[in-house]
Amino acid sequence: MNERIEVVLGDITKLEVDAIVNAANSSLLGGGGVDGAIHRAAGPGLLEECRNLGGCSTGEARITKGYNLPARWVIHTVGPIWRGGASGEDELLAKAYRSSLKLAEENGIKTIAFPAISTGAYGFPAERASQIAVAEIGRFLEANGSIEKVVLVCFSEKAERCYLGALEVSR
Ligand code: AR6
Repeated sequence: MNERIEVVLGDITKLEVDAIVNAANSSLLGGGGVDGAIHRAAGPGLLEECRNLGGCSTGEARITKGYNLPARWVIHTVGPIWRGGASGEDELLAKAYRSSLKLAEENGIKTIAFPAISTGAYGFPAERASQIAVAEIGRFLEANGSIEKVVLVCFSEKAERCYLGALEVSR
């Protein structure tokens, strides 16, 4: 199952995959970080489509087209804001990965790239988040054959080390 998980250092907006995942906020109306980068690269059509979605709760996901992105689809999910770890953050982060993968499967998506959801502005500790991401994606891939490749996109070498460590432990 780990053979279907790939770790890549770089900018998610450049990836040629069927879908990229956006670490959005519950308004789905854009923001900073990876959300800002995705909206800038996709162009104004993305925001227009997002306005009609009516937002998204933490742990859930919505799908839109990718507009000017190389990816055909954008899956928008909302990770939890870190509040110290005792407010259900782990389960909400796992749910954000699960909801995104379920939506991908329902839409016939074969290749999908994730940023490190919640580990920027939302303050989720990177190492803990990478373990949750790897466990949740691994569990999903074991039960579902339709998704061929999941790319974990790292924006820093520290994030890359976290993912490689988490993958090593899960082997
Ligand atoms: N490609 C890949 N990863 C990136 C990119 C990129 N172009 N840009 C940033 N990252 P964040 P969050 C990494 O803050 O913590 C937004 O304002 C970044 O280094 O984007 O879920 C939303 O609107 C970090 O590892 O998302 C929300 O309000 C990871 O992406 C809020 O931030 C996630 O960082 C969501 O916060």
